[in-house]
Amino acid sequence: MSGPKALTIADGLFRGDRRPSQSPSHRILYGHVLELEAKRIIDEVLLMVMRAPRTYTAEDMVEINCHGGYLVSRNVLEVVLKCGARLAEPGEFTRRAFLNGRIDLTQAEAVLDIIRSRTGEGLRLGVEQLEGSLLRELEALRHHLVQILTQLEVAVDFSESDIQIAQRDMLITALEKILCRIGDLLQTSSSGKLIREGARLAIVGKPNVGKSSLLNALLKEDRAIVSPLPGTTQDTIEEWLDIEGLPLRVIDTAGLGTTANVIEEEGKRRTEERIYQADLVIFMLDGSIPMDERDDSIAQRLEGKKYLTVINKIDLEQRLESDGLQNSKRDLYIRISALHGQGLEELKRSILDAVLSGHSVPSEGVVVTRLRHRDALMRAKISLEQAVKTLTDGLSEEFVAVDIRDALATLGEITGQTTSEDILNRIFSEFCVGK
Ligand SMILES: Nc1nc2c(ncn2[C@@H]2O[C@H](COP(=O)(O)OP(=O)(O)OP(=O)(O)O)[C@@H](O)[C@H]2O)c(=O)[nH]1
Ligand SMILES: [Mg+2]
Repeated sequence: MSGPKALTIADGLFRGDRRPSQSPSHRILYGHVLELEAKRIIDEVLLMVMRAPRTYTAEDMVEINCHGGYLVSRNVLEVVLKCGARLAEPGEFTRRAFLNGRIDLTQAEAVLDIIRSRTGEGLRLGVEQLEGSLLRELEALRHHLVQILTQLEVAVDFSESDIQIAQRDMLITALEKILCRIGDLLQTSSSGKLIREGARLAIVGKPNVGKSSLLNALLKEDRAIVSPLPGTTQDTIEEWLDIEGLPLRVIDTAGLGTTANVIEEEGKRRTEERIYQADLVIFMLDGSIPMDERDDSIAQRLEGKKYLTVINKIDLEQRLESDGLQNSKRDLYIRISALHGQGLEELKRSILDAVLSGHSVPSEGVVVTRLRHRDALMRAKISLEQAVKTLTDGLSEEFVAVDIRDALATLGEITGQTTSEDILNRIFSEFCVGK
């Protein structure tokens, strides 16, 4: 519970050695939660009293630790609601922390990133952002911009006509330094988004080539059913995998290329959809049999898509090369045995290279992980570039000041100083209830 009535409400439902409203802050009380009218004991609990402002929301807070079962938690919650509390909206606790000024918007978003992170790398970035890494970076930028703005205003006030050329040059240099830093931040954003959201990898191929076997081998568990019968997988199966900090959603699909019943048709439709959505596709061939027109037609479907060709079953006698593949292209194929684990490390490296190609993943420093942040930084950059251009062209300083103020407001959107209600609603609606 959070809010000015939290302690009084706790008084009404808790019996222990002390009344919550009379307890010092940051204490744990032992006692029972009671049903109001019947005075029936609902559960034996520990109740935590935390007074404003040193709490998650910066308001008075009470936390009740009851026994962990579903029904008992429900009963305790019911009593709490009966005593005058209401259910929190999604993200309301974090939203209150933000509105009460305890954290900024980047830190509120970091809470969500921490809860949702699937890899150590994603978690690290979330924790750093919660500690204020991005906030400090943006504050520094804003600070410099305010300084430039002041210099500009002083220059305009004191000179009779235009400001001196020397001053102009100084302002341009200062702005360019800030632009450079924004550029650096933007550079990190493509890999930042990947680390936070991960990439989608679809495994496709004709029936029986070993797609499900590869999924299982990558996950190191028997997730998908594997059988010698073609058409074993009829629906898509999706699981998360962590490859060196990159969260990868691996999607096993129904084999393409058989004409048959309605369920298979639907399976194929879903496979098509997954190919479309994937960031990277593994096109799997069976090395123990010659290529046929089904392989060709899948290859055609993958045109324009980023994909790796993988030859599976290299532990068996190979019949593929002489028929289908040109020798000159052989280097481009990755040869594995999903059954025995050969070639899997090389495959993982190739997957990582392919997904990250063009992205640099910084091992330290601030990383921009959200599209929202990236978008605002881009707009700030445009405003500042305009300011530099106006100064270079020798136009009036007032225009420059307008551009710098725009940039300041845009940076303020990231931290929440100048964020609209709509955007706040959208951000906090992503949270689950109670966080
Ligand atoms: N020898 C050998 N057999 C393999 C290998 N990989 C898979 N298999 C076998 O090939 C058969 C088909 O494997 P699955 O993983 O079910 O193939 P799939 O591509 O998922 O097939 P569908 O779901 O029907 O499209 C099974 O009997 C596997 O044990 C391998 O590397 N070597
Ligand atoms: Mg399968």
